[in-house]
Amino acid sequence: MSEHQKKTIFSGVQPSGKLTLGNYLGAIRNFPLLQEEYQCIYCVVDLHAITVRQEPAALRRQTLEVLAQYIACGLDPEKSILFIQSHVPAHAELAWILNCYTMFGEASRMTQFKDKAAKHSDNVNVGLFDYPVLMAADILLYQADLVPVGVDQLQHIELTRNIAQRFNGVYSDTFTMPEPYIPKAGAKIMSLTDPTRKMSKSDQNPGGFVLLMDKPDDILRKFKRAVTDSDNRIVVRDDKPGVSNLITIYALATGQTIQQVEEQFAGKGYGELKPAVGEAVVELLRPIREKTEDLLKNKDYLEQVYTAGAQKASALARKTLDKVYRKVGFIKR
Ligand code: ATP
Ligand code: LTN
Repeated sequence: MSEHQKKTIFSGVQPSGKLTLGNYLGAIRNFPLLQEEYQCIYCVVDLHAITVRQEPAALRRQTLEVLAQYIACGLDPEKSILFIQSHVPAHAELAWILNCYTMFGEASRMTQFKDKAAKHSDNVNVGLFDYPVLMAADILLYQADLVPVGVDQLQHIELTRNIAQRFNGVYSDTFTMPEPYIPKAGAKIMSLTDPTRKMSKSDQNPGGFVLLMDKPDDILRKFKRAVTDSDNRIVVRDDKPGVSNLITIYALATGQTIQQVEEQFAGKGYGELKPAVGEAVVELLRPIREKTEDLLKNKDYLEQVYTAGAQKASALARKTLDKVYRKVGFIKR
């Protein structure tokens, strides 16, 4: 199939910290799967990351690390477009336009904004509020058909669709209507210390998350201390969030179904389950960590990848932006 006929996939990950097992199982793991059939565009969204204070040197390091991890997780820069959001100014330009087609009321309903505003009450900046509109710009700029994300991003994709529909309604078809691509298992990996909350890289307690770059001993220790419950049965059930989370992680790490895992551990206790999950995750992450470490030693190669990526992304983005500028009535430069 030629590049023109292929459908487009777009997704992004924030370089706001080190990537977790949640980021991997909910999103990044799916990125390479569709690399052959789709035109895939994956971005490191640094403009999004500064909605929360970042230390500049750490942000630079984390941005390169996310790019390296994209490649380590199976993305091939020859097949997919990999780039850094701030290198393509069209994202910020389209975001401004879309701001004027987003209602204050609908943006106010975003639960991620409410959560983050509560978490960072000393810095509730306008960028944090506007974050979903920038995300809509990311997606619509490339006329993406499909957006692989974890379930926490579903509300933002629905907002993106509403903005696209409103704009298309006023100016005739301009944007492709994107669909979310959310995995059946792994769409919301929970914290190991509080399984009622999502595993998040910005958690205060590092025992709650597993990082892709964690050393095997740390991974094993975190799983041994994972919160479960007192009933000792190894089954997925709503009232057993900790055990359900461990079973889900084990199933994904070993390529089994939930049912197969429940059968494997029938009659066994948490004392067997926890180290088994830890070991499976160590083996799942080992090649990713090693490949990332290698790639980070080769900054020239990473620079080549993001430079070429930004060039290709800019050309695609420009087409949409020109069309939008024309439709809203801006004079051609
Ligand atoms: P932060 O904690 O800084 O808000 P985050 O990890 O929630 O960051 P991103 O890094 O932007 O946010 O997330 C990248 C992708 O990982 C998104 O598609 C998101 O839905 C997915 N994701 C994040 N956390 C999880 C999780 N616990 N389970 C499944 N998917 C997740
Ligand atoms: N908001 C997303 C990251 C993100 C994104 C995107 C995901 C920014 N722009 C475009 C998909 C498509 C998050 O995971 N926190």
